Amino acid sequence: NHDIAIVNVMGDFEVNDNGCPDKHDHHYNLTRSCLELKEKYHFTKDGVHLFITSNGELYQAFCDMTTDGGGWTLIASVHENNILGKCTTGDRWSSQQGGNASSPAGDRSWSNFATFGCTEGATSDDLKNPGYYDIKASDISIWHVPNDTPLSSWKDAAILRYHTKTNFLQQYGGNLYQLFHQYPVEYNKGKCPDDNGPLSHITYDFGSDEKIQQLYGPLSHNEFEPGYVQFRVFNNEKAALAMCSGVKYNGCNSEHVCIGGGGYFPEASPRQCGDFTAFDWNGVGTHQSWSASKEVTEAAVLIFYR
Ligand code: 3S6
Ligand code: CA
Ligand code: CA
Repeated sequence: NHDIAIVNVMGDFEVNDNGCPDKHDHHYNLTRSCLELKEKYHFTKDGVHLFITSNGELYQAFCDMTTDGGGWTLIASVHENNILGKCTTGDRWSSQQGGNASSPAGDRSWSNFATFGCTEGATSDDLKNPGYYDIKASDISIWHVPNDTPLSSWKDAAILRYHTKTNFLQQYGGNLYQLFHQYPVEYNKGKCPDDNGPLSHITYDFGSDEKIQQLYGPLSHNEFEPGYVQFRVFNNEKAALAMCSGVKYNGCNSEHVCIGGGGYFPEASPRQCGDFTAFDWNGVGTHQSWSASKEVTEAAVLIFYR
């Protein structure tokens, strides 16, 4: 099992030589991110900590303090609770209102201040904490973790882990909230591939280009290049998708690979609407034709900033 540090919410501790928080009569000032916690207080163990936003809102978040030197804050997870539910309850990163051209941006979670879920539940439901919009970051890290994995096992159980090291977020306002204001996740706001959004090269922490091919359907292999993460892409029918995890999407059937999205997917509407979009196009978890593997369909996508 991965070694996890537990810290009480009063922040009443100091860090010992092993990077473990010790109970002590010292106090520390709350920080805005895991990176700040690492740099100011020299935390070196993964664990859940208390943070404060610039407006004074308190929230807890998981810190990955070990990958590539640590300092990664978990700010969101995209979880598919029912791949057969088409923009129904639980599709918070697309639409819970049904697929409909009259709500082209769906629930707007990528670009608003709504928060939901909780840290320990990140593999059992969607998560979005205030760090999503409050933290100013340079890079992202992504873990695909099997649904319902307990927090202490996330890192070991992940089927894919990677991070960017290009500082790409700095160019787009320092977080995804800002990025998606520049590149709205909204149906009919652009077309494929000319209006597809920013991308970054990735470095694998667990996984490979070959692993990416195993996760997504064989027909989609002709349409993407592994080794990247890309944001706000359109498909053939001008539906908007938020994030393509592990790939640069060159083709226009991105609905079988990319996740999150607006509130309307015209092709066979509402069959492509949902947090994991049309991963099930040729059956659930079949890895046939356009369908993604069972492995990736049943894993939550955890998003970290640093
Ligand atoms: C290589 C097969 C393409 O098949 C088409 O793509 C087919 O007509 C559609 O059902 C399908 C979808 O658009 C895939 O996204
Ligand atoms: Ca969901
Ligand atoms: Ca299509």
